[in-house]
Amino acid sequence: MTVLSDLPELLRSARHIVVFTGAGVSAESGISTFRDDLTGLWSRFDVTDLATPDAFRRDPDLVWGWYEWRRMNVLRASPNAGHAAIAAMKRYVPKLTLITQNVDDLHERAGSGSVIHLHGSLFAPRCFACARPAGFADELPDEPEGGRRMAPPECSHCGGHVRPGVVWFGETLPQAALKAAFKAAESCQVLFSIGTSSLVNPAAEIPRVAAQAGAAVVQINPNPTPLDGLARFNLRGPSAQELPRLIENTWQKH
Ligand code: BV8
Ligand code: ZN
Repeated sequence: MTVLSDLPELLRSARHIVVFTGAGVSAESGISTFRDDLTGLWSRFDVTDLATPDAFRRDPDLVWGWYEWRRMNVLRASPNAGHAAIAAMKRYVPKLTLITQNVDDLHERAGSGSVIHLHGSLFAPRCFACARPAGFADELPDEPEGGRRMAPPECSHCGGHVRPGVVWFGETLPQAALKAAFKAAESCQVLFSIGTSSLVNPAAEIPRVAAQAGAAVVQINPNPTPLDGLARFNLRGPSAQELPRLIENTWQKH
């Protein structure tokens, strides 16, 4: 049985660390996690119904309004101590690969560079018809609670609907990002899985690939997840508290 006190030495001796994050890492920035994102206007939907191409085809204003409300929340949020600790870790480790399922830009705003976004970004809208990159309308929803329906902008090239630059359920992930993520998972000594319910595939396979390749999986999550049995270390707490403490115990007290 691995004891928690073994973790700092393992981290100091690692040549390559992968950090794999989900919505939980942004929770302490006030961004609601994926499964509790449906407040107000969207409370009668299941996420997997709303985050799909069909939902957008059926009711573009409802879906675009939801994403603009989420984007507005991200713009108003700040990175938290967990994002900052991940950015700081890069200084202590020979190689660190950051992979996120999140569509916010809080890792980048905390100073992390070359973030692998497996599920796209709220900040890269594109035309649903011709896929050309597109811009946002200037007005943002100003309702703090739940947002409202908003007509998506029209593509200046073909007049099609502009859609969010995220990967919806039933859509394939960006192949280059997925390949880079699996390659990193296969070659690291430690993989952190932080703030994810580990329910969505193929992203949820990444910690398993790392464990199969011999890496130690360190999970940081206040709640149980399907990864519990696989993780060599389970830090049962919020990442904005657990990560700074771990960095201090591992690299700053020495
Ligand atoms: C694909 C972007 C090939 C959009 C997301 C049936 C039909 C069709 C498909 C499927 C099917 N069955 C299965 C599938 C595959 C499907 C899937 O896995 N479905 C699940 C629901 C079973 N996957 C796909 O469709 C993928 N594409 O497979 O293509 C294909 C093609 C056609 C047909 C079949 C297959 C695409 C998946 C990508 C979807 N897009 N996001 C948007 O943001 O709107 S997924 C979204 O949910 C997130 O990006 C994330 O990846 C995922 C899970 O969310 P989490 O990040 O884990 O967040 P969650 O809220 O769940 O959990 C938060 C965690 O944080 C909790 O554990 C909590 O305890 C913890 N926490 C809370 N506070 C804190 C904390 N942790 C630390 N600190 C805290 N303070
Ligand atoms: Zn177009």
